[in-house]
Amino acid sequence: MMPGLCRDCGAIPSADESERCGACASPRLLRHAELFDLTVAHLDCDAFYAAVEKRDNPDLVDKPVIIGGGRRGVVATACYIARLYGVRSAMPMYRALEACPDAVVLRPNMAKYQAVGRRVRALMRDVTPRVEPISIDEAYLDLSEGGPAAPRLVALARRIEDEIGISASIGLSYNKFLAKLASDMDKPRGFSVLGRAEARDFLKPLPVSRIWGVGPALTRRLARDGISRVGQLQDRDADDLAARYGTIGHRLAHFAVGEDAREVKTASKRKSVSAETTFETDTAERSIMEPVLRRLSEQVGIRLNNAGMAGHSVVLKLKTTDFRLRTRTAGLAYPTQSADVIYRAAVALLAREADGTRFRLIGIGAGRLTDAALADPPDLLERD
Ligand code: TTP
Ligand code: CA
Repeated sequence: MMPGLCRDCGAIPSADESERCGACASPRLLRHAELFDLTVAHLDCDAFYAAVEKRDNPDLVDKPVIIGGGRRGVVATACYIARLYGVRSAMPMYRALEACPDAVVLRPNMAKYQAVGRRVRALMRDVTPRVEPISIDEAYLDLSEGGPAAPRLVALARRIEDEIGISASIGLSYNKFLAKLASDMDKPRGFSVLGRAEARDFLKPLPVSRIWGVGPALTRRLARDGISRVGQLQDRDADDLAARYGTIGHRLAHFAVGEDAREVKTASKRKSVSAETTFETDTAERSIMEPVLRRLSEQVGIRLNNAGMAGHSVVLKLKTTDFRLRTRTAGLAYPTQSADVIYRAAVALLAREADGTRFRLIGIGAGRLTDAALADPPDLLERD
């Protein structure tokens, strides 16, 4: 009998092939031969910013809603109603409004979305500590321990709806690459399962750009070689592909047949989040290095945010003209995600190292990582 699960009440449907759940009559039944064997999931909230705004203003629920505008004048996201008119992320706002003149346009409220993102992560961590956040509304989960994954994920999706008031889509598979593809298959409120038995056939017709790490340049290069679909990579030898395309050739060969050995990396496995750059010409000038530190601090802040982590220390890295490495660490009073806090600590560290030595590389990192929930207590920030 095909294993199954009701997505609304979590009941296991009876053996007959009925279309509805015997317990709650919901039509949202999951059936898949490998349903109770798969352990890697990708969860992605639906139309995230727009969903939060609809939650907070019920008048918007049935309206097309676009979040964006501001200086850059582009769409950050659109709700699924606005998407019916062709509105998409990154579209210039004037074009979005041509396509959907009745849309309600709202400026993003990042602080609110960050807070909601943290709550979603907290619910995920109730299911398993093995959560790897990859952006404000997305994460991988490793559910290989603690019982079958599918029912726990069904319950998680329900809790996100009931307790937070937005929806998410889930992909369940046996590795990160396929779990992410799956979560995208049935949005919004999706739950898609990709098993070992169908991975190869599923991947065959996809454009090569769906392979993780294949960007526009490699896509063009593959196209020049007559390769546009994943299926065309499936019978190729990994070493041949590596000889032609470099190290990514191995990834092409393995991902094409659904093999992805990357593990779900939790915050505790990551040691630091950092950014660095090499100067065009070596320098000893603080006036040159400080603006670079500012930019790097912003990058570290964004990366911490995306990973749902905060740093309890700041590490300055300098490489001298003769390739000697200096690293200096400063502890912080509290864990932070703030680019400003990181920058101030970095500048203080730099002041002590700027002794006339010329440097070729500068980097900044956040160390002693903790969960973002502990970051930047608001009373401390206000006092600053
Ligand atoms: P996404 O997960 O890419 O998109 P989404 O959640 O709005 O919609 P869905 O996943 O259902 O397709 O991005 C998450 C949030 O990040 C999104 O709500 C707004 C923001 N974002 C931008 O600001 N600019 C962008 O170009 C994209 C793609 C997203
Ligand atoms: Ca999303």
